Amino acid sequence: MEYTILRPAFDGPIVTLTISRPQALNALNSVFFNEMDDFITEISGKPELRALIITGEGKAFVAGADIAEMVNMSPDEGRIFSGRGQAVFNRLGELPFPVIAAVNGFALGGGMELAMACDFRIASSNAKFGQPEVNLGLIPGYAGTQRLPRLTNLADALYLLTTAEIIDAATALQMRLVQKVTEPENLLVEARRLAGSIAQKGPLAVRLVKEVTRRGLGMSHVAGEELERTHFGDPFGNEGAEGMKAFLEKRKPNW
Ligand code: CO8
Repeated sequence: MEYTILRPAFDGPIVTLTISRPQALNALNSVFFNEMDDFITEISGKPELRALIITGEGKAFVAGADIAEMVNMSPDEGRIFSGRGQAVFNRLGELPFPVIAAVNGFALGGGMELAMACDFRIASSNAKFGQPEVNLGLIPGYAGTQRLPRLTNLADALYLLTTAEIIDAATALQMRLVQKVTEPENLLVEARRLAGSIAQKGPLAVRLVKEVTRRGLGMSHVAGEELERTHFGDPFGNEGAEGMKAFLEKRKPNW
């Protein structure tokens, strides 16, 4: 498929997606959301894929939603733009393999929300994070108010959301907003190493563990245990049998 803003690079089981609109610091506009929606549909039909890495071109990961596109919106148009972005970002959580944000620079507003919609985040030591919407008289619209307190805690979330403070990668790591910080030149190397490691695991198990963990977060503990128990049985007799047999036979599994 042809894209104007997205640059996908397929490498066996791993696809790296670079958001490439560096003249606007990769700000998210309607074209981006249309292309991202199409891209997610495209990769959903590729059973060989085991991980997606998302990064940005230039000095930004993504510097937010496109302010120039939003400036004249009516309240209802704002709601529609928000809903469209929420729906597309939610599809990342539904992909049957992990999505890793490789945050190479500014991840502000909608950019931080995109990073948070991924399954986990690694950041370059020069990355910057923030939810500066209140500077513009706005609130986040791509689920930042919902994901940030779930990933960090209520106080850290409200600190960032109300002060609009831009934090560095070390602080983001301290808040557990990112899982790992690397030197800038190692960011994609490390993202690919992690993706490659995931690609070695049982594909059904990785898909199930993502689905059960994500869905369980919205459930009661008891309902979540039931969901886990149900899917625990799924790999028996196939992928799980091969994985356990391989362990006992001291060889690599043949998935
Ligand atoms: N939207 C549109 N254009 C942008 C954006 C953006 N978010 N960010 C940067 N740009 C453009 C600049 O306008 C500039 O364009 P030009 O060269 O034509 O003047 C170009 O990118 C380069 O930017 P700067 O010259 O400003 O670069 P600096 O290195 O000086 O500064 C900053 C970098 C600090 C990142 C600065 O660009 C900045 O503050 N950007 C805006 C950050 C921001 O406020 N982001 C939040 C946006 S609101 C949002 O994301 C809400 C999400 C939910 C929406 C829900 C739908 C309704």
